[in-house]
Amino acid sequence: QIEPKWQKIWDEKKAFHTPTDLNELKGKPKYYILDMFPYPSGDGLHVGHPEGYTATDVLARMKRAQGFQVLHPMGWDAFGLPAERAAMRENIHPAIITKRNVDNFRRQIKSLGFSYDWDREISTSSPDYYKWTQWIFLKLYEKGLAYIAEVPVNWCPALGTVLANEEVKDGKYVETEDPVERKLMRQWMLKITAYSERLLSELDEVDWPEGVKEMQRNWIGKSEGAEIDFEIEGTKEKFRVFTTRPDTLFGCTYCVLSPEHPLIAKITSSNKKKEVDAYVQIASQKSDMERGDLLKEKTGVFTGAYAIHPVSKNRIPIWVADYVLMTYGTGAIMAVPAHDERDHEFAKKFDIPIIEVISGGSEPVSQTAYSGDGSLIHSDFLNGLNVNAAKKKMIDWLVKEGRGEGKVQYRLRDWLFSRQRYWGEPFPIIHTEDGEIKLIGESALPVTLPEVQSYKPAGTGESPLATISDWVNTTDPSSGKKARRETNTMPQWAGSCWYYLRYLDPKNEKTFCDPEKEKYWMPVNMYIGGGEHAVLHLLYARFWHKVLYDLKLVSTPEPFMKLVNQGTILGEDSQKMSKSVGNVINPDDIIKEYGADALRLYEMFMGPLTATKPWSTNGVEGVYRFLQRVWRLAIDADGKLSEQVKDVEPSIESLRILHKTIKKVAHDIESLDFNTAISQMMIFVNEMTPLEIRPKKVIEPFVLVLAPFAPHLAEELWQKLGHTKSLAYEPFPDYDEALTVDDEVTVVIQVNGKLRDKLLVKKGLDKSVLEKLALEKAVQWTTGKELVKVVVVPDKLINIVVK
Ligand code: ANZ
Repeated sequence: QIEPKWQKIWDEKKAFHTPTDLNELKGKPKYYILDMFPYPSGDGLHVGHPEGYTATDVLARMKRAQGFQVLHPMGWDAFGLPAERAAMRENIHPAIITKRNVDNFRRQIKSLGFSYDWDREISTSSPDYYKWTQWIFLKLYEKGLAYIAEVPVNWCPALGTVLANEEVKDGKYVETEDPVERKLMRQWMLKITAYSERLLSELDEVDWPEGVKEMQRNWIGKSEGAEIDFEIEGTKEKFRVFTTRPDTLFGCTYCVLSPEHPLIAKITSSNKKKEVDAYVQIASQKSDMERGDLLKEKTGVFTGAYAIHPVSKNRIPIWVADYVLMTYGTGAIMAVPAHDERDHEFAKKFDIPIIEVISGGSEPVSQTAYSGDGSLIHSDFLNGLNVNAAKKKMIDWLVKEGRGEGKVQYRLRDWLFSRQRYWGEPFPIIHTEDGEIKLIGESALPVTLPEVQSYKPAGTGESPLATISDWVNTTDPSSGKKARRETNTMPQWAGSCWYYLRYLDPKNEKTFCDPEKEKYWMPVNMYIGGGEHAVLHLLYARFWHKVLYDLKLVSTPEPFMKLVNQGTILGEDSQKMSKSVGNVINPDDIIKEYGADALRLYEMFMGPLTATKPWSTNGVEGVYRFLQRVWRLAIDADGKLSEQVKDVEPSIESLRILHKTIKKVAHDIESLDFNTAISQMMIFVNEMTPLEIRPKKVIEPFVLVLAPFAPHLAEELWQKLGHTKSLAYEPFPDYDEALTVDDEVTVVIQVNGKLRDKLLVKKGLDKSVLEKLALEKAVQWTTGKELVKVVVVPDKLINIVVK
């Protein structure tokens, strides 16, 4: 009864509305608390959602009560394949399915009493939102960061679309496990690689979990080394290799070209041609993933051609092998079997010489490759140097001789940005009949999705949009020429790349976000969400943000100052929750039985926010009983304010427990240690319950402290305590430091430095009194001995020295 009542009041009064007028905002410090907005799936909310959302809500409510201007919005990441698939299954438009799902999500989220500013709700699939996603794409294009390229793509025949590298694992689409093949196709690309270095180095500026930063660093994959030219014997041709170990050049005993390398056809000797062609053909069927697998047995063929070692001028056989990828470095390597594991395996298999050039390995290089540091040997002018010095000297030599240079290489690839799907943002692009690419100007945005009957991909690799000729065929307004619209759509990541900016100014029709509002609110102070977004969303959003920063459209180089990943909630059986196992907990059921406050409190009490932890229905019962005890502190059996709650001066003991509780809860909310904050509130209730008289001056501040966690119950208590206004903007209670320190202390008793006993005494007790008490207590260790002296450190210890 209480919960729907307060939810209705908050809604009607717009209790959590954040001012939109800058002048109104400016008087207060700001705090921007962001949730990773959900994809509104047909399954509805799962218990993992309220975990993060409650955490942010507790923090938001406290910050608001502490006088901050808080921004706490919610919206929907609403484009995406599942809605399109459901549309095909149910024969209903994806927009309708999405609306249905959003309505359900909104209902569920509202039933948890979160203090979102619903006036700022956004949805990435609504035209007034994606208008600005398209607009940002125009900016990317104008900046030269969007281009079309014929690229090897991850083509998923079952879905009829290409996927990003990030969406493919072990040759399968991560969501559905449908197999993925490699295919060359014309695609839109975003040049995220232009930002590799900044995406890497500026990670140092943000307060994020180290694990997430490390995953981004690995994804970006910076390698420092050199590029070296190798001439080919008997021709004018040469090729370049990328190596992180230029110091090992004298240990190079063969080179490898990737099967896609353009030189292969030119240099392969005629007697090897058949064999090489066959090998190249087989390699083209394999994914990079498969080819890069370290455990896989190495394969390759000799081309019959030789390179010339840049220093020694030795003949170096050139092989083709699929463990060298065309998509990394230069697509060619110098192989050093003595010091590289893969090359070692290859050399052993094909009987290629192994030359040791770094001493220091514990096993001979004929047995295993040694990749550690050591002293250079068999290496001409590098002999005697250590690895780092040799790298430097080799690079100097390469530069001086014009045979190469130092080079930094990143593993990060450009972002494949088009999808052959219907339910995504159309590109603001047309292709004229003579093949020109033209932008659709800002004034003509948004380019809206046409209504269609069939969402099936055209099957040719084109999007369903390609089959709607009314929509596809258009004219170029600037030249009057016939043109075709771009029929690809953007990937689901596009909308989530900038949603946190739209919340700042969601209704603005003139610009994506007013610069003054952006300056006031950004960066996000606290971003909480699942760890599954460690790379994709967080890397893409950082990339767009940096582009906007360079365009002076945002004022900070990083969007999210602090990031926290909530832990996974497992089923009661400690297994991952899944429909097939049948261990899924539905938040609706818990709310029905125990109420939203109990669910909120339970999810915060389960354990540390970031820990993985199993669900426990007993645990929910436990916090539910706690909330009942809170209620009974102040309310009697017929729902009236209890006679025991009185307007009297509280005892010093009551004030102590109250102030300790305020202090601990405030600190713990700030550091997101919600479980220990709740424990402290439980201690408070245990101490208050036996008291005959419960002073109002203690109960009221406690209600305010509880409110961020259990806002419905707190509001009801607040009202019953005689207040007519919501407690949402009541100041968070202050505490008196002096009242939070304990009055009693434990003092240890030592005899000859050995711990023997303890005393619980009043703080600040006189030295002589302590000495007397200690001597009495320690009598069994001192009788029959001569007392030498007694050392007393007040409030800490008494050491009795005897002989
Ligand atoms: C010679 C060498 C000697 C290497 C040695 C390593 C150890 P990361 O750290 O990942 O950047 N490599 C270069 N391009 C490649 C490609 N397209 N496909 C497969 N392997 C490639 O690795 C860089 C190293 O991986 C390079 O340094 C090269 O092998 C290999 F003792 O060159 B190295």
